[in-house]
Order: sequence, then C-alpha cells, then structure tokens
Amino acid sequence: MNPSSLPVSTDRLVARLEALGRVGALEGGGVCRLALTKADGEGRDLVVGWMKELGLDVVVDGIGNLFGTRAGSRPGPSVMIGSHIDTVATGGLYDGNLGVLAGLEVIAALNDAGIVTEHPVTVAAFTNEEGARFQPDMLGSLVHVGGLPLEEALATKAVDGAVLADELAAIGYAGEASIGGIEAAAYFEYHIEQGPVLEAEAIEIGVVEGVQGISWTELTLTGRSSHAGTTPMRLRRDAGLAAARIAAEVAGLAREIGGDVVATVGSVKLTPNLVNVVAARAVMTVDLRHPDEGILRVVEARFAEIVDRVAAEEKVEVARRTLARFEPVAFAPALVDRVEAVAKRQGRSTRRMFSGAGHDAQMLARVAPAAMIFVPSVGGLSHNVREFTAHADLGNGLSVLAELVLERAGHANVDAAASRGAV
Ligand code: HGY
Ligand code: MN
Ligand code: MN
Repeated sequence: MNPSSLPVSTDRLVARLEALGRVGALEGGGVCRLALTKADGEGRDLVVGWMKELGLDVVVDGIGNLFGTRAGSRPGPSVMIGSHIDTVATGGLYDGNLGVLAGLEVIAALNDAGIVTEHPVTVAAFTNEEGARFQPDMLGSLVHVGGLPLEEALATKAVDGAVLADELAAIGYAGEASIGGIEAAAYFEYHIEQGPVLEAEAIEIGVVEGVQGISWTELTLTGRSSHAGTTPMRLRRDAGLAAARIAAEVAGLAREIGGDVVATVGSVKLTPNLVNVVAARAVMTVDLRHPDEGILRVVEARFAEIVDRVAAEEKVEVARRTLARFEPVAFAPALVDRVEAVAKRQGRSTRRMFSGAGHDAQMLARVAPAAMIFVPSVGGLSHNVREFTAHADLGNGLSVLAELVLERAGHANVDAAASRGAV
C-alpha cells in the first residue's frame, strides 16, 4: 500500500536493489563492493546509467561523489536524497544502497506523475561512507561539506596500501565537478536501522534524531619475535598477547560503564602471524562510540590508560593513529518533526531514536537541515551477508521519503499531480 501521493513502486525499488546486489555478489549471498574497487566502479556505472535513464543531470566531483539532479521550476539549492553504495567486505543489499535507490525511485515517481517541483531534487551517492578500506568513514560527504580538504582525502592510503587518488582514477570516477558545487536546501537519508530496536518493539519507522559520537584508533604494538618453545614467559615481549589483553580490557570497560557504550576490536593483524613465533608486532583497531560526547571522552581516557598499562606490563612499544573522530550530531528538529508527522499521517508506528551507525547525513547536517528515516533490520543484523529488510518495511520508508521530498521540493504544477492517484 502506498499512502504517499507519489506513485512510488516498492517492486521497482527491490528490483534495483537486487540488480545492484549482483555487482560484487559473494558466493552464498551478500555483497562486497569495498570503496573504489573494481566492483564499486561497476556499481557506480549501474547507478549512473539509471540516473541517466531517469533524465537526471549527472555530475561527479573531485572525490568521486555522484550527484544526479532533476531540475525544478526555479534554480537554486536542491532537496537532496543521499547515502552510499560502497559496502563492507561482508555487506548486504540494503546498507546505503537503499537510500540511493529509493531516491531514484522518488525521481521515477515524479517523472511518472509529470510533477514539476519548485526546487531541484538531487540524488547523491557519497564516496567511501563505510570507512572499511579508507579511513575515516563518511569520507566523501565530509569532503563535500568542507570538513576534509580534497588534496588530503585524495592522498589517503587504504588498509591494503593503495592511494585513494589512484583508485579513484582507476575506476574512472575522478570527477571534474567542484567540491560542494551542489547545494542542499534539505537532506534526507533513508536507511535500514542496522540494529535490533525497531524489530524488538515492532515499530515501522524510526524517526532519527541524530547520530552518536565515534572514535576509531589504530594501535601498532611492537614487541620482539622469539621462539614459542624456548622463550620463557618472563622474557617475552609478546605483541599478540598485548593486543589480546587490550581487546579484552576494552570490552570489559564498555561492560563496566554500561548504558550505550560500545567498543569493538574489529581488526588485529599479527606479524609474523605464525604458530611457533611470539608475535613481534600487532596492528589493531579500536572503535568506541557513545551518544554523549562527555561520556565518549571518558571512555577514550580510560582506553588510553589501559593501553599504557598493558604495554608497560608486556614490554611492548605503542604507536597510536586516529582513524576517525566525529562528535555526536543532532539532526534539524523541525525536519525530524516532519519525518514523524508524515510517517504518522501515513498510518505508521514510529519511535524516536539515535543512530548507532555513522551516516553521510551526519556530515550534511553541517551545511543543511538533515534528517533520516529508519526501517527495521531483521534480527538487527547488518554488516553481515544475512542483512534483510522485509518488502513491506521497504515500502513504508519509501512512501515516507517520497512525501517528505515532495513536501520540501514543492509542486510547481499542482493540478498535474492532483489528477494522478497513487498506485
Ligand atoms: O561505521 C559505521 O557506522 C558506518 O557503517 N560507516
Ligand atoms: Mn550505511
Ligand atoms: Mn555500513
């Protein structure tokens, strides 16, 4: 059932999600389209093709952000619908892709309805939102809003050693358009929740009030390799043991403080990584998050103490590198209120919530009123090949998005719109 006045089609959206999901498809399900890989390039090609089919004016900026714009009756800032199409290595069909492809579906419905909006409407796909290959995450949208100089971003090195500028050129998306050239009058991001809340409470639409703070650190622990059989425990400088102890104590810290604190050691690389060699080096990442900046800073300080104490006890040296650090962001209250009002008017159950995941919307919020719409994730799963959101839920969020965009972009030819019903 599509209660929005725009003839959006969930079936058409799902068909595009599945088609894009075939790009970088993993054996047995799931998707791997890490930023600026060949698969990401092919996914971009597919989306650009759809943008052109829909009659959008497509531009690519210097960091590879994609923008497809449908003209309004008057020039000026766009109502922007955005997200990302890069995925983590074990990604699903929906994270990011839903927001970009739902934007294309709103465009298709505007075309089908013959509606001319006052404001232009732009669909954006931002580069490297995931931060899995290049850090920080939300890199493309951060550059777009002036939070990271383009030259610095282009020089970023991937976890696999590649340089961002080279990878961007290799897939043909080192664009000419100026950074920030497409201005947003308002920004909407439609996204799966990626957590367990909406499903657990049987709520249809998450009205997102903001995004929690995020702190990513890379630790390089340097010990000394030695023989696993001949080296007494008291003589070891074991980087692997130090990494394991830090991981365990960081998790213990999160459990001790409790509440909304989350701490994750997602990557540990040992050198030489062999069964009978005490590890000389460990390179590990620590992801800390909390909705309150003050508490996040307390967690960071306690984390630093843990690292210093364990390193001293295990006689290893420590080098720290900040990979990402973003304070919590609150979305525009008036726009958040509209998300809630439209969802309720369409008969949806709603609840207000903060986003546990980072999103491009938290960057766009620096330059325009921004808001997000969440729909449930089955089992609360995401960044997992079994990520899934039910067809009806996809349609619920799509209808809310369509109504919000139409409301914000304005009708220049109301009669044409009024004469067409919803499908
Ligand atoms: O890490 C995040 O929250 C997002 O997926 N980049
Ligand atoms: Mn995402
Ligand atoms: Mn993600």
